[in-house]
Amino acid sequence: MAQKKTSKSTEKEKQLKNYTIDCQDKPMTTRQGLKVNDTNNSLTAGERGATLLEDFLLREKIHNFDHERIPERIVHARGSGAHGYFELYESIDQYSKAGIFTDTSRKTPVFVRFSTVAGSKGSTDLARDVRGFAVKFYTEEGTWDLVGNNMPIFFIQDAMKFPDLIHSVKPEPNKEIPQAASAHDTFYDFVSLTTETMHNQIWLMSDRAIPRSYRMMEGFGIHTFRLINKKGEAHFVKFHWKPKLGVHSVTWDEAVKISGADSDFHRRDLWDAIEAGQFPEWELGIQVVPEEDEHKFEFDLLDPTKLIPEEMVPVQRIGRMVLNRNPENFFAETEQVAFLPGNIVPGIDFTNDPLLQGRLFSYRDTQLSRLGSHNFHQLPINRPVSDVHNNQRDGHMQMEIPKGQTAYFPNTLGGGCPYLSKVAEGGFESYQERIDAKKIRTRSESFSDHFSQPALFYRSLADWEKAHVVDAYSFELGKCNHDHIKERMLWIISQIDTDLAKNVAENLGMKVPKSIDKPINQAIGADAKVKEHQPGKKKNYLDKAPTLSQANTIFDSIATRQIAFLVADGFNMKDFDNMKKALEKQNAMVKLVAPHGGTITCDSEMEHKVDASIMTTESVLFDAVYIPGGKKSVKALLEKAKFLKFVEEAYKHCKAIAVDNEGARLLEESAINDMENDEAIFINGKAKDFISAIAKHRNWKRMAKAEKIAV
Ligand code: HDE
Repeated sequence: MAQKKTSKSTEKEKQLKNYTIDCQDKPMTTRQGLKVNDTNNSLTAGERGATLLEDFLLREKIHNFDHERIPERIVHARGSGAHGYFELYESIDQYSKAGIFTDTSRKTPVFVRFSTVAGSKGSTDLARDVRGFAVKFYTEEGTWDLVGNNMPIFFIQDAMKFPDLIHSVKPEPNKEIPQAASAHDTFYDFVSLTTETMHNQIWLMSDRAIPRSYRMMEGFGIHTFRLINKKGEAHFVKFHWKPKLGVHSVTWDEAVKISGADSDFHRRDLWDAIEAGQFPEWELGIQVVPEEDEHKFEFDLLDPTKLIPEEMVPVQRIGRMVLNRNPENFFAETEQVAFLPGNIVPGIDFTNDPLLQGRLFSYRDTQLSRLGSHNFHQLPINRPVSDVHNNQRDGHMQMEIPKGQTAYFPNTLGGGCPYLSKVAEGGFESYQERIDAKKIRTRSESFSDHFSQPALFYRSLADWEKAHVVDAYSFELGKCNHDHIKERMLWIISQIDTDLAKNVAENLGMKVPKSIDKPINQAIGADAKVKEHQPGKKKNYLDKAPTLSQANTIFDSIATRQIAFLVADGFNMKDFDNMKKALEKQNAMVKLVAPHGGTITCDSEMEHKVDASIMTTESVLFDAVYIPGGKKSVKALLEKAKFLKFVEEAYKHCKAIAVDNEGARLLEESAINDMENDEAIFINGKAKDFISAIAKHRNWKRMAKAEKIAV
């Protein structure tokens, strides 16, 4: 491979550095640069007297504080970001003329923000929710934003329904409850009346909605976009991000407990991995469909509630993205970053997907209320690395000083500048799609199949994944108070899969209705045509799509996995050292959990730093547990009941557990029984077997037995 140019990658860093303030070894000043000699006391009339209006130091400090907050994002308020780069493996100039897709010598800087959707800025990371996966590419031809999610489809087909969807899932307006949760009446009232939501809805019930880490999620552009090559030819394209570490999730029981133990779990995980030099990585994949094949599928490519199964159109991996730098400042970068699906570059274009079309308006609009000025593109994180020259002027917070007498086009007084670029010189030209149609407010009949793909998804899951979907529906609907909503949902679920509906109904103590009083979409509105087209007949064009199941993801690495070593004074150094070395060789993170903080001493009289006292941590924050031998150490562990709970919980969540010598006593004393045939329990076993069990993420074969553990 040719030597990579690093110029543009460092250019964004350089640009950001120009705006970075470092207070190290600097005197404190006011905002006007005046040196300050007291920031602790107001100016008062006498020692115990009233504060003087004159006190500009107090006024400035409090004034700034009063205005520190900006409105949080209306959706995706809770998020975390990181810097990195994208590089292309091979030119795809047969499809696209974009520099980012043709020039393999480039290292394009990126900023990525991951998020949950429904919760507020301070809500828990582990909510059952879709995750946002927004990527800003600072390309040489201008900024391209690929603003996607971790699920390949969306809830609705038309932007017009977005406010309804979001109002139904957000906390109910009368009591502002529940926070960051879809398990409530208004959400299920809406989705049960809007069957197009069912595909994304069943993904939401799957493990995809409770990821182990942002680093272990796929990303999807969702909409069908267009790639345009030099000849002006178009191909349809769907974008995919494939994580190097595979797609892995936690269980719902863990998610609930992690929310209490560390509600910043995903944020911390991303930050810590980057700080440790374990840079998260994804491959960019494309599914390409020639224009002439547009109507070849049994679903509509413009319908964002449909995916193209990879078994029908394979994903070509064309490049990789690495996140290698944490932001310097959360507010300035992660909070102020503004993603716009409308930010595209020559070589990429839109389609008529009605959801995408609506997004092209919404994102620019929302930045005004969030960031306060249409000059938000001048904020350092939002600045392109390509030059910006135009006649757009003024407004709140103009940061630049445009020179010259003219701010219009055409002109002679400004020498005709800034001048226009021909297409051959990089000027943007929209794809010339032929349109010959009536203005009409309806939904295409080709969008009316609401059940085939949710059914394909469910059929493609492994048994343990299906069991999780049953549990998720049972939990979510169990939290609803209105029986008619639950009944409608059960009937709809039965259209996807009868067993699934039966199992959920049993948990709810209800029966799956044979039919429902009113046609499902009667409440949708007066438009007869809409009713006519929803929902269509279920089809079966593919029996299974194995790529949809997490059972078929990558299981080849334990890099960055958090392994708890339960230890107290007197632990067996030989056991400890063997296991620690073996795990760290594979880039796992070993953490010492002890009865107290500070240090502990092993049986070789060496001191070891404790990472967490048992009082400050929980089993759910780790991927696996190891307990070395040492009589004294194990006795001390057994004196604190929380260590037993720690091991029992790891077992309940199907994690790998290894013990050596006296360490086995923790298993013996625990509620765990029948461990002889468990593939992920190792008593005086080999480190390499423990490692391969951790790489498998979980031993789902244990699931039925694990359910019986009460912790
Ligand atoms: Fe968004 N969405 N969205 N969305 N979305 C926003 O923009 C909107 C949709 C997505 O980390 C908002 O800057 C409408 C699909 C992500 O900053 C807002 C519709 C997909 C993020 C908005 C959709 C997304 C947002 C809120 C239906 C996946 C977070 C703040 C037409 C392909 C970006 C903001 C970040 C954020 C509107 C549907 C993903 C209000 C109207 C489909 C990842 O503009």
